[in-house]
Amino acid sequence: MRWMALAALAALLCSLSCGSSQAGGDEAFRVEVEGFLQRYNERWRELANQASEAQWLSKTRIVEGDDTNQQRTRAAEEALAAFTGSADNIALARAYMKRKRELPALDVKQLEAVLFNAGASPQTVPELVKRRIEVEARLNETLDGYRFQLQGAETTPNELDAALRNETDLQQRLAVWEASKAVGGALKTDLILARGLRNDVVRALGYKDYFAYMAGEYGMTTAQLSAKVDQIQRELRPLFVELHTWARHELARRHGQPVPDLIPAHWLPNRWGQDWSSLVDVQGYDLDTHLAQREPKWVVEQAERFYVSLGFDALPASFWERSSLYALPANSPFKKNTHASAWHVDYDQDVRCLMSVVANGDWYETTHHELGHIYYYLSYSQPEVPPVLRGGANRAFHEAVGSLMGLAAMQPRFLEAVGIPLGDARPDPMQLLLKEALNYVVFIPWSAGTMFEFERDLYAGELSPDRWNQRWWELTAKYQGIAPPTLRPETLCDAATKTHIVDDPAAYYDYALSFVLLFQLHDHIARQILKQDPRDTNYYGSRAAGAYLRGILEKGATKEWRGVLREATGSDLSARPMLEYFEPLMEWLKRQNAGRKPALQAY
Ligand code: X8Z
Ligand code: ZN
Repeated sequence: MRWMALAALAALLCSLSCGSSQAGGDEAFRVEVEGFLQRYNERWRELANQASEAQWLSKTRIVEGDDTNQQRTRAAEEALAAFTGSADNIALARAYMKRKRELPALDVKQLEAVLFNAGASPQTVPELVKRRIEVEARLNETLDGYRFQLQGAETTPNELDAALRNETDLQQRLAVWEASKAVGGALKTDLILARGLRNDVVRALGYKDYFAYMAGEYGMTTAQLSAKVDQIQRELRPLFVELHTWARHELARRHGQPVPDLIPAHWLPNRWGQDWSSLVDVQGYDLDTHLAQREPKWVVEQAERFYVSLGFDALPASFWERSSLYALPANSPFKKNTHASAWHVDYDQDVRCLMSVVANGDWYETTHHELGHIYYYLSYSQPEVPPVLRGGANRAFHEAVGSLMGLAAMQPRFLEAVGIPLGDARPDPMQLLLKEALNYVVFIPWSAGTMFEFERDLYAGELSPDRWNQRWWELTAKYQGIAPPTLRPETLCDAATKTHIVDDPAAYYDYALSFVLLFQLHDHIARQILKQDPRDTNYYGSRAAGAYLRGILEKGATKEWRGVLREATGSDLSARPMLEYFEPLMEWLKRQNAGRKPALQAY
């Protein structure tokens, strides 16, 4: 490989100095770039495939005290890094980019991806890259192998989540919440190292810091991204403040407590307060009870049926053979990561999910989300899309597709159509809208507020480790209106209890943007394609909705995302469809909250 790159470099230097002035020089240049890209794609796919296989084992078969996984994963990631960050690849891609006007858009897109890949692993600083990989592998192992303890017995995140949804005793809720936070302290030392190394590594190629590097993948500076995220957060703020007021009063009533200004974190039905939807039980909409009668496998198959009904192919047999879909039995000799993820292992047909599906509403939604990633992978895995561009139009697009399908698959008309009985009474639309807002709207101050600002402070602001918990809870109070129930010393690290802080750094705003985007797509599908009320749709079996989605998915990352969005929705990124969706709820909440004083600023 190395000799080929050197030969290409020599040819390039010649073409830069003399070639372009000669007839046919431009053609020679294009041929040369295509040759480089072809070789890059081939080798990159091979190495990325090996790294994914190694990571897959690291995430799905964790045996305490056995470091085989860690060694294998580190070796595979180092090999990938040595290639993506090689001085030759960087020099060539940069030189080619200087003449990008002479190249087809698809080549320019690929060269941008090559340079982005190089950013995390430049071999100008090989020792730093090696240490980053080592610390990250260790962090992952601590996180994935962690044994949660509740009152002296081992427990699982699924059990802790269920307790936070269902337990009514406040003391018990506090114990559960505390148990869910214990993992943070174990991660802090390595997270401090990882933060420093992530910053140092990307700085070698001229990025300001790791946050700026990740924002760069959207073609945005940190300032531009901050402005966008802030705008979304402000637009939804009045609605969130009403939801917050409603929830403070409702929870105080349920627990027989005075109404607090900030909601104690252990009152909420989610470890981070990012989704409050299970606060509302809608009569005639009992998804949990219905699903409890099904097998976990049915939940995955049902999600697949939905995609197939839109015209997508059935999942490949290898998906079912190779995925890790269900929670492990208590006596399992190994552990696995418990946060759902979808994998494009060979950047072609080898697609897998890592989940711990149990038959409940949360996993029903999450399964639709993960299959969105899988169908995205399958849709763009075709010869027209080079491997390095087998990604979403941007990262938020990748997150939006499955969340959109999850939203659609939870609406009553859909549920009835697919034979999930809802009970006798027709569910009250306002209660349903409230339940949805407690999911989608409540998520925004968390993702676009707390998580966004904390990660920006962490990387761009190099926040001092003796202030991490303090800052985390300042942001949680400011954006989410939530307070910790106990003192949070700096020996703990509550931010690190969120998987993404550890293993998907400086990217959580993808989800904030994806929620906004999914309402734009949903609005388009409901009004323009199905001619249905966006709040009451049934996509099931709509080939037209499927064709629309496939049109977006099969492009992968070959086209600029703003153009893809404009073409798909006629609009730029906008929270308007999301606001419109919840408009009737705003009036309803104002009536419920009449005479109540909000505890949060509306901005
Ligand atoms: O992490 C996820 C997916 C994996 S891509 C399950 N989500 C975010 C989270 O759990 O915090 C989906 C929405 C938000
Ligand atoms: Zn996802």
